[in-house]
Amino acid sequence: MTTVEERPHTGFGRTLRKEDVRLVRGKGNYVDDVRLPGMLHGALLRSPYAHAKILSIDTSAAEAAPGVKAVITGETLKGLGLAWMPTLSYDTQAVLATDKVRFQGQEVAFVIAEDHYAARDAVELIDVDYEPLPAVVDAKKALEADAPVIRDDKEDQTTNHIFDWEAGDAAKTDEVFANAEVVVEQDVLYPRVHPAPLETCGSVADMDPVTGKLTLYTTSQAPHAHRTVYALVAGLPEHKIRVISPDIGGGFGNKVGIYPGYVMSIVGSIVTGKPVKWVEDRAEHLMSTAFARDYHMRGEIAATKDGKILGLRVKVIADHGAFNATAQPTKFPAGFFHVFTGSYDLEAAHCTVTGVYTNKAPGGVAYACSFRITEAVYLVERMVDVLAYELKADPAELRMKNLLKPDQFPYTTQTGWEYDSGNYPKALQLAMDMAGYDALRKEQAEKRERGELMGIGVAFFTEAVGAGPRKHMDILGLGMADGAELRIHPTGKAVLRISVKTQGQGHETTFAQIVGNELGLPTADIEVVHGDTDQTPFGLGTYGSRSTPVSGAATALVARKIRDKARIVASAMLEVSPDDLEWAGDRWHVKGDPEQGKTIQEIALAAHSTLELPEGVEGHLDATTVYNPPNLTYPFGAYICVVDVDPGTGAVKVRRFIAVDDCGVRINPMIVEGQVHGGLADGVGMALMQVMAFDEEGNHLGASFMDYLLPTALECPSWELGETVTPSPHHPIGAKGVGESATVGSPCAVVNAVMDALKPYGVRHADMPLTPAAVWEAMQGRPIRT
Ligand code: PCD
Repeated sequence: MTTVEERPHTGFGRTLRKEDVRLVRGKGNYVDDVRLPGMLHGALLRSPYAHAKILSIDTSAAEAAPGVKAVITGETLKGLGLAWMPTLSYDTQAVLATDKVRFQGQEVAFVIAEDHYAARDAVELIDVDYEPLPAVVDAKKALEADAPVIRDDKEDQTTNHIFDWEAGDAAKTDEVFANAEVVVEQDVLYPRVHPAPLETCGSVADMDPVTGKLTLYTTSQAPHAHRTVYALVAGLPEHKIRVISPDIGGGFGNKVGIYPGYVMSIVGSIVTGKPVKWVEDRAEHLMSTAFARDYHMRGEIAATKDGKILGLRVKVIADHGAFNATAQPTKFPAGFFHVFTGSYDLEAAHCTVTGVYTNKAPGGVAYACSFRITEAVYLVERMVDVLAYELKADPAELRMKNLLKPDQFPYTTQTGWEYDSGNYPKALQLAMDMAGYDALRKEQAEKRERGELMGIGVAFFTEAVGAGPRKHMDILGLGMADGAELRIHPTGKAVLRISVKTQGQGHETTFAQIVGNELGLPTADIEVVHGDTDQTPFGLGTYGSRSTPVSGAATALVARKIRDKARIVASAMLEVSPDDLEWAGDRWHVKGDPEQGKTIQEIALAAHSTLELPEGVEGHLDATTVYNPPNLTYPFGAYICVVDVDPGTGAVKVRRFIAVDDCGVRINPMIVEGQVHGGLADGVGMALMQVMAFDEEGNHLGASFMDYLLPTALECPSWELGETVTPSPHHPIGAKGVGESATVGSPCAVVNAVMDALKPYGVRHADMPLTPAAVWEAMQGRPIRT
């Protein structure tokens, strides 16, 4: 591996993360670090039942408890018109329950006290009389005629059905299937998992009673979008709301939505006239904040006998929990699931998705994937392996045969996506070479002779990241475009203001690198300001790996505006025509005379000086832009996982993991590799150990890290990374997003490997998580169905 450079750094390449100087010394400033004078503390009472009527709530004992300033219930909110709030999917969600509770852990009352402990203690003193109702936690059962209706608060809602959605050409797909030599069907579950960032959610609301200005410190991946939602709900003008998203300890899609706790800290501050902090604990976080997946898929794949894949068909039942609070562009209630045709050249494809309510927490966020692409990739990559199983074909060869060819790009899929660029066979070949694929197969054959279970899993993925374009993509009507502002101070130091918000991805470094690359300024001289709506331009925020594709493009373009203006200033300085100047990476110089030139630093000083500028040219060196992406970017990758399965216990050991990623031009390869490492670990977690499980009464069975297992270094091998570089043709610097790639591509590689290991037992498919128990059951011919 190349070492990190220590000299002043300009432009792309490996360089240490600027923010780590702060973060690794414990000098980060997270929401829970915010302490304001006179600040009070809030705590939520949550429902012990998954489904129950609220008969009465007695708050008198809590109100009388020491240190308690106020107790707020749904009834109080009702009076203010705030008992319900809009979700990101045009549904409603209870802020505090009034009529019924609809999932275990739902917010019922809010106590405000002088300190956190007093608030927590008083929560215990609230007496709620519940009448338990039958709960429904199984998405399929929720659709049955006699299922209890969960959303009886909504007029016209007489079932648990939310929506039906489809994509692709049904008739053409039916025809392809009718004529196909081979058709294979498989039920595939992507279980409910949780993004589980290490920092839970929280906020500190500070409503200034004199100025009427609300300042909200909050764990938000999308501060500007949040501000607009608060403005609409509270009827406050946006300039009276300042949303500050300070350092964030991981987001992973979990911090895209707005939670009742945030709203309650605001209400609490309005009611008490004091700043109010609310920070949830781990159990609250796992029980009530946005989950991911819960997709029950029935896939079908059609092919010729010799393995040419012709078509894909899938029916999905999507469990959305008690309130439809999924986050995705409005047009797509199933997110980008219709990218399920994956990386293959098909004749036809069709999918239907039915959304349902259940007595579980709301959410359905894009946990490290661009709006349901993880589910889509998992489905297609499992189906290809299931086909390989039936055809007795090698899964790598089968993929190689069906992958899109480089000359097919830009490629429009059967469901209407235009993949921008790719060289898929090259990536798969590199992964196979790195893995030593043939040797691995030989080793496996030898081991099988001895009764040892070794598996080799292959997966190929295409992601679609960087939402908009705004014409097609919005959230709650807000188009997905992002602004950037760049100011060069007289001394040549720069301040870049962006709308996206890092949660650990390293934007303070990579965005400075983009500016440095365009202007030849040292990365250290460029400050990146983000996460504060009073200081940054409007934009939709960080999720769906959109920061680099959208804001990264905005940053490059705003820097180019500065460069163009600098050319005019340089021409005045050098007394030549701008046309006679040429850009040399860090300076404008006279064509053919590199000695006669001016750096951006020199030009910045001149732009602020007494130098006379041409007619109509303003002084200073500032620029702004708004970037509306013409298309998404389509990163891709080829992953190979090698596992050993203990035939005695069913325990899976991931022995090797080869990941070849192509995210176009890499701004900071070290950061990209870190992103890939994290996503691969996520994939191992989901494939082998994670599930948000519920019992029949809707009791949550994974509300701590003792039950909901996060992968650690012990479960992960030393990752073997490779790269190919296919630039995005429409992105100014050719970069594609990468933050979610590995989470999308890795679960299926691991599962495919375990299934491959279990082949001698005739196992074709078993659902995640492949715990030792699940693997053991599958080996006994009784795959666990959840
Ligand atoms: N890059 C580079 N190059 C390229 C690409 C990229 O360098 N080509 C880098 C950048 O700049 C940054 C990173 O890398 O820094 C990332 O990026 P992107 O892909 O663009 O992404 P973003 O937007 O920034 O971010 C987001 C993501 C997501 S989405 C998720 S989930 C996850 C990831 O990110 N999360 C997280 N990763 C991470 N990391 C951390 N540390 N933390 C967190 O939280 Mo979603 O939708 O929300 O579900």
